[in-house]
Amino acid sequence: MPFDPNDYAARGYAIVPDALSPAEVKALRARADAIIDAFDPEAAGAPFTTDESRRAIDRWFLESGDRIRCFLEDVAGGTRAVNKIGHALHAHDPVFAPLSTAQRWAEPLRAAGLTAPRAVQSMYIAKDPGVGGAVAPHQDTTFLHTTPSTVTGLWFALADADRENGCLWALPGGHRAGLKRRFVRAGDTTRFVELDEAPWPDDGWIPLEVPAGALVVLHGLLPHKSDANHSARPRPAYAVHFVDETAKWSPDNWLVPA
Ligand SMILES: O=C(O)CCC(=O)C(=O)O
Repeated sequence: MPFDPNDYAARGYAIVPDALSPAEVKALRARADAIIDAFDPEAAGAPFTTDESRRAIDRWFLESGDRIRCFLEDVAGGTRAVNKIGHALHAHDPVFAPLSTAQRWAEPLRAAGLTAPRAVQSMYIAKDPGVGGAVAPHQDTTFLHTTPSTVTGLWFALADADRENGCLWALPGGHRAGLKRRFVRAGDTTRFVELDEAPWPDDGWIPLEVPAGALVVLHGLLPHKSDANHSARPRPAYAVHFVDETAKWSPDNWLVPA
């Protein structure tokens, strides 16, 4: 599954069509649906009405680094629709885990510069029609920091992703501008540490419209985002984030890996 490493170094992303077969896409979607069907929204702090439910939501998130948990859409008025499943499908789920192994993706990860890849985080993003929210511009290294910076995302489209249903958007070459902010944790509290106060540019973003089964390899410093789903179609995706074993994991990362 080769791609041009020079192109990746210049743009900060690469697209690999047909990385997953239609049968694999179907199996991942069915498995995610089963996890969501079995989920009790009250366990995640819903409805979001009290300080106690807010605290429960924070705990639900902070404990999820080595577990499989559903997270709700943050929609005004409250909703029980699932936004995503995280953050250790790659470690614990019988369907997602075998597909997430570094062995299978060693080649694109090597082309992206990782020689000893280790999966540390995974997410199924539902982005359902009507409720699937936007993902604000960010760099994955903000949330998963190593020295040197090695975070690399493998993002799999589990349906055709286009502008209407909220495909990824990227700022080509933006990974060369450095890290803007870090999300750090001390015990049960988290905060952002700003490293570069300049706002994200308005221009230069390009939509990464890809068919179901495509893989988008994302450099950990590449700014990316997605819009809300304005279509009548879901836009499910599965993302696995890798770091290189040889890099130093930052102990103030929010995530305690599985
Ligand atoms: O799927 C999306 O809409 C955003 C995913 C993302 O930001 C990521 O995988 O890092």
